[in-house]
Amino acid sequence: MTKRLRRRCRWRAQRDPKAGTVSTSLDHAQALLPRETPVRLIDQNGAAFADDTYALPSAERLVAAYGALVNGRRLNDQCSALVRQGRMAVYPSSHGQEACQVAASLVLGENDWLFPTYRDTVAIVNRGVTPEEALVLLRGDWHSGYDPHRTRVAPQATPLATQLLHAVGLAHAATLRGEDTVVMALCGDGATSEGDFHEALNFAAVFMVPVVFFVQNNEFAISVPLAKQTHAPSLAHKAVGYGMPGQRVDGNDVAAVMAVLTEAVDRARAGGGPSLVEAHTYRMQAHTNADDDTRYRERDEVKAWVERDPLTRMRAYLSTAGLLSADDEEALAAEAETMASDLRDALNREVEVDPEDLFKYVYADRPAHLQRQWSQLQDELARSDAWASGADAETSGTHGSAQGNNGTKELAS
Ligand SMILES: Cc1ncc(C[n+]2csc(CCOP(=O)(O)OP(=O)(O)O)c2C)c(N)n1
Ligand SMILES: [Mg+2]
Repeated sequence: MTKRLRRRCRWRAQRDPKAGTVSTSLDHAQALLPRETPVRLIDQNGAAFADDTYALPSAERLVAAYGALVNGRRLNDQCSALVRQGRMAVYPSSHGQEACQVAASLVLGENDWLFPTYRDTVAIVNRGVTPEEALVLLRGDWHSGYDPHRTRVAPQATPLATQLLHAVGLAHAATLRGEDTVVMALCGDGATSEGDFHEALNFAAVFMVPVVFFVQNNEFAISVPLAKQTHAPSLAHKAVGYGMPGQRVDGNDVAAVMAVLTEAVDRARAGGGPSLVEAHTYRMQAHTNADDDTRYRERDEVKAWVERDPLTRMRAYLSTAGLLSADDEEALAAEAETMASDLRDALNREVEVDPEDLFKYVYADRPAHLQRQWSQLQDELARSDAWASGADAETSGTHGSAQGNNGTKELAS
């Protein structure tokens, strides 16, 4: 048994109710509760203040975080522009949430895993996935454009909260293998209403799985505001119901998010089990380009959050502390500009996708219903080719969609 597993077993023994332990006492329950106000280390004017529990991350880490914020903001804005130019199908922007994105990846070690959602492109790029690979999903070409094992980033999940169960499974398996892996599982406020959220947290707590559940509460699930999502005092309060610690943090203060997540990661790595961290932030833009947010929220509300922007806050702090010069700023902006320009070039290149890829890599032997769908698609492609070349569309379908065929792709290629 490894040292870490031994530590973990000891911890579990301490929690055993039959052994008359802390887990059933009121003190223990109190200790799991989050603070009444979210943890904050740097205010919106860039002034730092001391906290009894959480120390300000080192200057080196804060400078690195600021560089990642600048890059992340540029990436968000470039992606939104690429959608308007028709080069991408959809982009759920994390503009305004970059502090959460950056902190979630910066606190992880090389052997740790990140389980992201569709909104977490900045986090996965900060972990080492290239922007071009990351955007394959949102361009609509493939379900994932990167090898999850290379950077230890799971594919971005669109079905809400499903990735939380996968995250717990991976972390549990890593523990059983004696590996020193912590998993950061991301989700939004809306996803906390899913059954999968409950199941993931319950399993993780019972089996002391090394997972950090990180909820980016951006106040909305598409058009549904938080008040219609939950009646809990906060999302972090839900943690006590599962028997894990919960904490709330100012999600636009990258220093505080890093400090709180680091504590949770360290606890998980030391065998202390899972935690739930809720970051209070705000979705500055519409849900995606397919959404019109003027229909459900006031402009003044959005404007109020501009003053809490995670970038201006960090810039103010670092400049005042003498850690960021005008030259540094210029260099960071130039670097981000190069990333954006490379991304534009990459997304402006036409890609050849094989429509049959939709049906490959799911089953070794394709079942009849999928075979039928592939035949229907072949007919449709044939009709559209014929239409494009002026031929009679009615006579071009050859595969008889109801019967199916042997699945060769002579018409689609
Ligand atoms: C299981 C499931 N139900 C519904 C949807 C449709 N849907 C997509 S995004 C979304 C809102 C999610 O809100 P939240 O979890 O707060 O994340 P955010 O988009 O704010 O980052 C919904 C309902 C879905 N993707 N998956
Ligand atoms: Mg949300």
